[in-house]
Amino acid sequence: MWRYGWWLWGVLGMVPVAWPADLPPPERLPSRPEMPHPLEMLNGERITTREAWEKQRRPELKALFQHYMYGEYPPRPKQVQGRVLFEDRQFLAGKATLQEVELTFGPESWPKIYLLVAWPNQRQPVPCFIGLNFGGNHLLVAHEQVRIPTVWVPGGFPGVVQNRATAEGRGKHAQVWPLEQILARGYAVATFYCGDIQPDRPHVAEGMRATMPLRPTETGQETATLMWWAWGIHNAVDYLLTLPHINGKRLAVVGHSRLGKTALLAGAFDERIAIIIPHQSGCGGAAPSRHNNPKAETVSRINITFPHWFCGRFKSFGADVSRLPFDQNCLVALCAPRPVLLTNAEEDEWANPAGQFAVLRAAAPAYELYDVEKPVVADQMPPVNSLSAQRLGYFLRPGKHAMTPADWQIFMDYCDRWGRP
Ligand code: GTR
Repeated sequence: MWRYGWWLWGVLGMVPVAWPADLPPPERLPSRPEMPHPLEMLNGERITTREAWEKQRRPELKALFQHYMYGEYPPRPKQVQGRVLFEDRQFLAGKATLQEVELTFGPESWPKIYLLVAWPNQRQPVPCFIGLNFGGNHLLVAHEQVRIPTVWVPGGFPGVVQNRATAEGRGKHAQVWPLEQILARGYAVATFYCGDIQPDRPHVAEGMRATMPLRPTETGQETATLMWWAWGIHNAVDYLLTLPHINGKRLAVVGHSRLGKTALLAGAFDERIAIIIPHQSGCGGAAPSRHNNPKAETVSRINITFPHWFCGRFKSFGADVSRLPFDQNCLVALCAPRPVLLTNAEEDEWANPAGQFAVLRAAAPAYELYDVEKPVVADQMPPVNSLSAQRLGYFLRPGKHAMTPADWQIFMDYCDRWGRP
């Protein structure tokens, strides 16, 4: 799709023809010790209008993130079809409805998404949280009709035996997506296991990776796992938009850690998503690639531990992040003017909470192109336990790396502020 985009630009004469093949290899990009300015084009020109942002810089940034970091955004499916596997209208003593829906979006042999959807029975249409979960829908709710994943799952989660999920795990991670609490506040929830799209391990031809011809990871812009996951969320959005009880204008994407990286990427690449909440997303998410925090994860480290999350070209930046033609402030900027909330925990230095606040500040110029209320973002990192509810919002709590019911209260406070008509 984006190859086509480059061609179009050339035809329309908006920017010089720039085939991806023309983009310099990482070692030929200039070294820039500071985070690149979101409004400065690759050729050094600074754009100043919303129109130039939307027609030139935003598409350029999307192309750069694909080329150098997350790999190619796959073509959109022609159609996403939902088949309801079960429906319980008496969920939570009749207060809500719980469904699981099988989503198909390609040939029979392709993976399917098993989307768990829950919504309050009283008021409709309702705003909805959408996001991935780490180990299967069955971990989130002890409901015997919820399907147990049959694909590979990570070891270490409750009930997992030799990387296969079992019924033992039912409801054992209910605190991670606390459905009752979310539904009680008038929000719907839609979530699926990330491994439905692409199990979280490298070098295995499975999930969506198995549907594409293999390309060499050293040089290629093959779609990396985070991009596949983001694309999967977009497929789920396609489906949610067909549901009368969901308010399609009020979708908030949320995710924790690697799934928070995915939430930010999904929000940046899909304007149908109204609010973006990457929770403790860290390196490759809302944390800067350029940083001097000795306790925070680095690009070099993440590429070694999780080679499949990013495309092959990203590996070249491990030794010198200053050559990246963007930093994560530009990914946040792609969400403009939609509200983005970064949430973190004090002891989670690995995710670089202070660096994330700097990223938020450095994304602000894109937001300021829109007529949005000032300030777009706080001047200083807010103290612990104090929600900075600006359009570029921030929250730091005490404690460790986890997604808890208390975190969800903050997500919903923020969405109450921004997510309702
Ligand atoms: C860590 C990884 C982080 C973060 C985290 C998680 O091991 O270094 O980038 O993604 O995993 O997803 O829990």
